[in-house]
Amino acid sequence: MPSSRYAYQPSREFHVVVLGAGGVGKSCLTAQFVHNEWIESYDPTIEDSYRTQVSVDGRQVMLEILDTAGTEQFVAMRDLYMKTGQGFLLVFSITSRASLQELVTLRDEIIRIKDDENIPIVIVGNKADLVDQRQVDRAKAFSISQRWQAPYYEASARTRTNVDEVFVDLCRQMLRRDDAQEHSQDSYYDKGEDPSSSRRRRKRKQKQGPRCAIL
Ligand SMILES: Nc1nc2c(ncn2[C@@H]2O[C@H](COP(=O)(O)OP(=O)(O)OP(=O)(O)O)[C@@H](O)[C@H]2O)c(=O)[nH]1
Ligand SMILES: [Mg+2]
Repeated sequence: MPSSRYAYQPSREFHVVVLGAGGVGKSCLTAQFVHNEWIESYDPTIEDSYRTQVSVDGRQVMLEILDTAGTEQFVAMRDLYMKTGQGFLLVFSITSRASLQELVTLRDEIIRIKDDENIPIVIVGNKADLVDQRQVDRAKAFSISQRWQAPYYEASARTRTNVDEVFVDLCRQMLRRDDAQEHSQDSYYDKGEDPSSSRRRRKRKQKQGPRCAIL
């Protein structure tokens, strides 16, 4: 749960980017996570950022969350924030098949820009409260998540279902990755190796890490 009341210094700071088509609920999920508030009205985002502290498995983590624009006119900014992002929430709405389709392009772009297939990602099927309007089967979203080796959560910003969980899962992935990199850097120095020359090996190692799917 986010909190700015913790007395101790966070051990890590991560950049999280929230991506997805227009109107899927990126801002609402972020507002629920950071401020515990529900926003009924729709005000398309240009770009907003938030800093919040979160406790994950007893570790304090500072998150810089970038809530991005889903609408096409602002896509030029994507390259820049994809470069800075260390973890990505890919959000679609379970009421829109097209919004799931849009994630395919976004993920391709992230992987191209980061040049890394194992970048921390969580797939979020938002608006799960709108059961009567469902257009995307769980099975369909789940099969994509398996293909991408990224966890899938159904969430609702309205009912605050799985809101903390998606951010915390992403934090765990980023922490795990950070720990693994630190650990492998230590061993390169121990062996007198140049850490930058061993990036590829590190990527292979992370691929084997555990991934889960929660429906
Ligand atoms: N029923 C329901 N409505 C939601 C949910 N999340 C968001 N909405 C509504 O969907 C509309 C769009 O939500 P936003 O969070 O602004 O969408 P966005 O993805 O940030 O849109 P852009 O900023 O244009 O990219 C708003 O009217 C919200 O109230 C949800 O979980 N359930
Ligand atoms: Mg928005």
